[in-house]
Amino acid sequence: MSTNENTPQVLPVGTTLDRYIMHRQYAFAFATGELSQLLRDIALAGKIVHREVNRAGLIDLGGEAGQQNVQGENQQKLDVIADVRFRRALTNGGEVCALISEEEEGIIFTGNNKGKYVIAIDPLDGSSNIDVNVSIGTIFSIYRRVTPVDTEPTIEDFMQGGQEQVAAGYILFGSSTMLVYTTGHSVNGFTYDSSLGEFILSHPNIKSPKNGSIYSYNDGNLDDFSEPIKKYLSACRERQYSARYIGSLVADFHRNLLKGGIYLYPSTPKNPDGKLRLLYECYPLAFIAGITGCLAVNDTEAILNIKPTSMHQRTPFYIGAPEMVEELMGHF
Ligand code: FDP
Repeated sequence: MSTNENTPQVLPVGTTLDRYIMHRQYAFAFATGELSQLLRDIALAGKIVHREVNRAGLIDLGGEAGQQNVQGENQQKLDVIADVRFRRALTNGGEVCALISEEEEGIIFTGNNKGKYVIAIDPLDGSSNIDVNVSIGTIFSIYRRVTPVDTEPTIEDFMQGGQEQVAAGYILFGSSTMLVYTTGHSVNGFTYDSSLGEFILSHPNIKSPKNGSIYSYNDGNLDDFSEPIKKYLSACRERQYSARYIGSLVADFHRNLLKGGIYLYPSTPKNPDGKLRLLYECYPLAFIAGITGCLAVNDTEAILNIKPTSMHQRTPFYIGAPEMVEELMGHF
């Protein structure tokens, strides 16, 4: 694909998401509009989930749904609703032939075998925060399928590795709702204006500070961390860095991205491979991180270099301002 040099890369704050997507599409001579449509479908589902999240306290959508997801965690009603909303929007949109979701054991086939894309998604991350009106989010990762169009997609389509993502993003349902995504060139944030029903460009071309003074981890697990991690965290404390941990990956990552910080979820005896899922939590955030100048690693390698072996695989996860992550790695 070749970019049209006359097309400016950064549109002004206030541009609607639709206009932005269209503008980006025109910047690529051979773009077919399919990825653009897919991004619009995600935004539509995001608006619907925004509505559900915002009225959850009013219409008894809080609490558990009475069943468990594939991770053995109690599903919240909103988890299930978000899963259905995204699945429906992506199925109706027609560009996605299959999904994997945190909420489902196997591949979800949309029946659109002509669709060129597959998506790995965590429809509502940070579920323990749903009931208490604290920020939660959606995380997604998009691949171009490797199986031939017009055939049934397979697990191979999802096992391409993080470097092969064509787009990734998250929607943060916080004090405002924001969609942050990239198609690999720049990372842009759009704030939802519910009075207009539009996502509006509010954070163009996001770049992370090189260093920071925020560290985010679950302190209740500290005794179970390895010595290198404990040493790094004690250095953070000695410098009187600010400890900030929401317990919603999207929200913790977003804050650290804008302000400069590091998020850590190491392995513990309870979660020997870490807790976070590679395909629909770590890969997409690592993809975004790389473009903003952040680093994302586990104990041995860059997250995007990890070879996927299963759909719901987990990994230890350290992500944030590059100098902070480099210092952490220096302890390994
Ligand atoms: P949750 O289990 O509430 O869905 O995705 C897992 C995740 O949330 C992350 O969003 C969050 O950062 C982390 O787990 C919180 O885990 P702890 O409660 O163990 O700290």
